[in-house]
Order: sequence, then structure tokens, then C-alpha cells
Amino acid sequence: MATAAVLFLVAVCLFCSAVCGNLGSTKRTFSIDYKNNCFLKDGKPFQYISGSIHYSRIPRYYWKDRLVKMYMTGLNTIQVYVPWNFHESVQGVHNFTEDRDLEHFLDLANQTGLLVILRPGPYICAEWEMGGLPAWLLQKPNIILRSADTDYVQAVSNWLAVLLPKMKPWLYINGGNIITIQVENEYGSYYACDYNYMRHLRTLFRFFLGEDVVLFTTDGNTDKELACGTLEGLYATVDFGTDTNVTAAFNRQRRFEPRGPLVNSEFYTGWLDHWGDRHAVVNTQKVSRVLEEILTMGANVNMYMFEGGTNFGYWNGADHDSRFRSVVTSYDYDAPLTEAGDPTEKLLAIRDVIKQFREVPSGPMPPATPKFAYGFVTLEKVGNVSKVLDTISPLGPVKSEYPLTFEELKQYYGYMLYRTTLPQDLSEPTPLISPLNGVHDRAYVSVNGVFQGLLERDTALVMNVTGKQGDTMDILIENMGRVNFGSKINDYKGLLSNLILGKDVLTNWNIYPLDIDGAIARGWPHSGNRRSVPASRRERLAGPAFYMGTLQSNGIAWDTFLKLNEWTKGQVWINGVNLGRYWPARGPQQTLYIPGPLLSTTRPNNITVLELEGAPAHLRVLFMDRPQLNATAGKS
Ligand code: 6GJ
Repeated sequence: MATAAVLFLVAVCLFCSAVCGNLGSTKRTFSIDYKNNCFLKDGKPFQYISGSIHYSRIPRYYWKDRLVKMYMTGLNTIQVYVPWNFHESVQGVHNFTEDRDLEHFLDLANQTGLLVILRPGPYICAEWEMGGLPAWLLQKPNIILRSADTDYVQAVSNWLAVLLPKMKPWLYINGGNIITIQVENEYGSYYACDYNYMRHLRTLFRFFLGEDVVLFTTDGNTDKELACGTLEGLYATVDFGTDTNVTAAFNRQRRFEPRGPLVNSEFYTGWLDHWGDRHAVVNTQKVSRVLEEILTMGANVNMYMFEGGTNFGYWNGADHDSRFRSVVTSYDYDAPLTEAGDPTEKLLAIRDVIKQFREVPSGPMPPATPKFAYGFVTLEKVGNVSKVLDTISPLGPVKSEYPLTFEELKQYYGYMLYRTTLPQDLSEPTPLISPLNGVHDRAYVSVNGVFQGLLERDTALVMNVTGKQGDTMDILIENMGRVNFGSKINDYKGLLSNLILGKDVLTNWNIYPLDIDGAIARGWPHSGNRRSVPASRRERLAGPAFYMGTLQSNGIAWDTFLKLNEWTKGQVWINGVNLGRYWPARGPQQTLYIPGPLLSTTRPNNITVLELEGAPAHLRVLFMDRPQLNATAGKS
């Protein structure tokens, strides 16, 4: 008798399990209702109101702060890019720790009550270096990126075989918070239009994630883009900003998805800046009005960006339309949350709109994080780049008759120094020319340690040089960030072609890969004894050189903004962290954001500056309590 009863109970449990998916819990579902033109979450109509946030642009310490502010605005979802090169900078070496701990970010979003739209690319654009593609792909000289090119597809498959299994448990249908996943990114904007590539991606995403997750594509709002960017089995969505007719935009989506939810995957709340632009802003009232129109239509929307953050290090991308234009370090984007995560009037206006459509969490909006004006710090010169090569290029130079690229030397970011000797006396100013526009991207030219000027991709292809036969000519090349949109994303860096000096092709190069970040991480230049430059020589502050100083925090480690007034262009590190590029001479960005958690309250904070063109005699830098991103000094 007992056996029969036990068997019966087991049968009942097995039946429940089969029906509910898990013992004692209902099966979670997220799908598309093509009859009622909406998403269904657990069988009920669901409209997502989402905002883009890039964990790769925010220090881990502040992830929760930004996510809570997004939740308190009334968002129910966030949209997240996964930059491939952020996690696999070196081929085959994967990093998902600390500021790259994607699963921790997803968990924080889950804890905060936010669903996730994941956009793993593998190409993501995003004003990010090479649109998220790792530069080591360029080691194959003629690789056709974002196509069925066998080397590219092999690398993509290897990467997705690492990433997607990590993401599968985070799918909403598996108990996580990822509701939909985008395949590629605006593929219709790319010249290749290679359906075999998109079919391969679809196969990979289905293989690793299963048949039930909603996969989608996003494309610009034109028939041509949608024609190349969409694929059977991937739900087609569009993107557009405040200057687009909403009805017309969604009617275009309807040509590719006659049934199903209306979706704007990138509703532009602001815009990006390139060096030399005037600072871009988007009117709050326009954002509010168009957002209300989108939501009134029952459409789903993701606001791009909701929190932009910072292009720390060398992670900024670039555009190349008529000419190469590098994106600035700040990705503030004039977004509802500032680069430093501070709520804006735009955020409050968006929250007022959302209140009309869903309940917004009660309680106060978390305030801006505290900011501190630490004041002036006077730096001292460490030495010209050419004088510290033993430290920043410890393996010494690679010798080559003709120039080699960054990629050929397997250095992908930052700077490389190309050294040769003058082939003859140059008593008169003699043109140094890059006839094939091969300087990618800026070249800082010195002879015997004296700075003589610069060349710049697309805009400065010749400069004059003087000197004597046999003099040492040092050319420091800066990678200003690889193109992230369009056909020029295979953006090789360094001296891509020969330089001509007068009538001579320059040859017999000593090429120094520079590991500045490694040297600074090992304590240089603050550790160990060093000879500071005597005051008498401080006037020779022209040309690529390192400067150093320390900031005393007096026990306060709050956000601050570094202004390098009258400095020209360069890179800054604080306590070993690469804050990104500064270029006040070109603007519009005039300050660099320093998250408070990077500062020490107990030890002096080490500041290192690489100034590329020329430092001011005062050698002062200023720590302010507010940003300055809109200096109109920028050249158009
Ligand atoms: C998107 O392409 C991209 O998907 N994008 C922008 N597009 C505007 C195109 C108008 C011609 S502005 C910034 C964003 C990001 O680059 C996003 O990754």
C-alpha cells in the first residue's frame, strides 16, 4: 500500500514539473505576440522602456549607483553592449574580472529590478575602438571584417563560444534577466551586405542560446539598411532620434515586420562629440515630446544613451566620413545621467513622461555623487619620451628597412616611436611628406630631441625639418582610436607607408613599441630615484614628454575633474589608471572625469601626464568640482 502511495506522489510531482517547468514554480517566458503586436512576458503584454548603459565606460564601483538611478526614473529595462575587444584584447586571452565582470553587472541589474536587452555584436559600433572588434583581427592584412571571411568567422565563432554559454543562464526564460538579444549591429549600414555572415551568426546564437530566446536586429530607418540588416528568424527593429517622424519610422519597420511589437532600439537622447566639434546637445523638450509619442503608440523604446560614461584609456572610437575624426574621451552624450552619473533636468523630464504610462518607483531620486575641487597641483618634468625608452620600451626596438604598423608589431593601442637618421644636411627647412596619407593618426617629429612639428592623418601631410646628416629623427606615432562605423573600420595604425624627406625615402628604422601603461603600473615614474629636469631647462617644454606630480586628497576621495589649462594634447594617468586623452587646444572637452574611487585617502595620488606637443611654463593642472565639455574653442 505504502509503495502505491509513494508512486502516486512521485507521479503527481513529475506531472507538475512537466507542466510548470520547475518543481513548484511557473515557467518563465518572454516572446513575441504577432496577433496583438506586443511582447509577452510570462504570457502577459509587456512594453519595455529601456535605457542604454555601457559597463565598459563606468568603474565597477559606480555600476549600482547608475542602475538605481535608471530604475528610479521608471525604466524597466536596460540595454547593454558587450565590447569583444574589452574582453579579448589579446587573442585567446579572455578577461571577465573587475571592471570587465559582465555577470556581476547583470546581477546588479537583476537585484535592482531591471531586465536586460543584450547586444553582444560581435560588432557594436558605439563610438568604441573599432566598433568593439579586436585589433588583432587586422594581423590578417586583407581580412574582410563583418563578412563570411573564414578567418573573421573563425575568430567570431571562438569568441561567441566563450561569451554566449556565459549568457545562457542569464536569459529570462532560464531564470535570469536578459529578455532579448541583438545579433550584429546595424548590419544594413555596412557595405558587405553578406547574408551568409548573418546566417552564420543566427546559427551560432541559436546553437548556444536555444530556440526560445527572442533574437533581433537593429538598423537605421531606411529600406536599404533594413534590406541588408534583417534576416528571417531575427526580429527587425529600427532606430531613430528626435528629428524623425515617428509614424513614418514605424511604418518602415512594418514593411519588414508586418506584425509584432513596434521597437525603437536606439532613441537618441543626445549625441557624441569628436575632437574639434562644437559640443553636441539634444533639446530636452524634443526628447520628452517624441518619447511620449513613441510610448503612446504602445511601442517599445530604448533611449540611447541613458548613461554614457567615459572612454577611459585608448577605448574611444572614431568616424571617417570626409576625414578621420576621433571621438573625445567623455561619452557624456548629453544623456539623462551625466558622465559622472548625475541626474539632469532631462532625466526628470523623461521620468514625468514615463509616469503617464507606468508606475514610477516612489521615493527620491538618488542625488549626484559628491564632487571636490582639490585645486592646483604643479607638476615637474620627468623627461622627453626619447630619453626614457629604456623604461617604456624595455625590449628595445625592432629594426626594419621600411616602417611597420602597430598591428605588425602586435601592439594595438597607444603610441609607438619610429627612429631613423637624417640622410643628409638640411640647412634649409625641408619638407617631410606622407605622400600616401600613411600617418595613422598623428606624428610628433623631433630631431636630436628638439621638437620640430607634427603630421596628422588627412589634415597635415607635410611639415618642414632642419638638421644635419646623421642627426637622430624621432617620430612618435599616436593611435587616436580606430574607426568604429562604415567601411574604414579595418583601421591600421602607425606609419602605413614611407615618409619622404626632401627627395629621400626614409629607411632603416628602429621601431619602439611603447608600453607606457605597463611602466606606470610598475610604479614609474614616481617610484625610485629620478633626476628632475633643472628649472633652467624647463622652458624646453615642447614636444612629447612625461610630467609627474602628486595630489594630496586630505582624506577626501570624491569625484573631481582635471583641467589642463594651456596644456596642448596628451594622456593622463592617476594611480596607474589611464583616464584617457586630453586636447584642450582643440576641444570641446576641457576636463577629464576622475571617479572618486580611483583616489586614495591615505596615500599621495600619483599623477602622470604624457604631453605630446607642448606644456605651459607653469606646469600647473587644476582639479575642479565640475566638468567643462562645451568649450567653443573647438575648430569646426
Ligand atoms: C548607432 O549607429 C550605433 O548603433 N549610433 C548612431 N547612429 C546615428 C546614425 C545617424 C546617421 S549615433 C551613436 C550610435 C552608436 O554608434 C550605436 O552603436
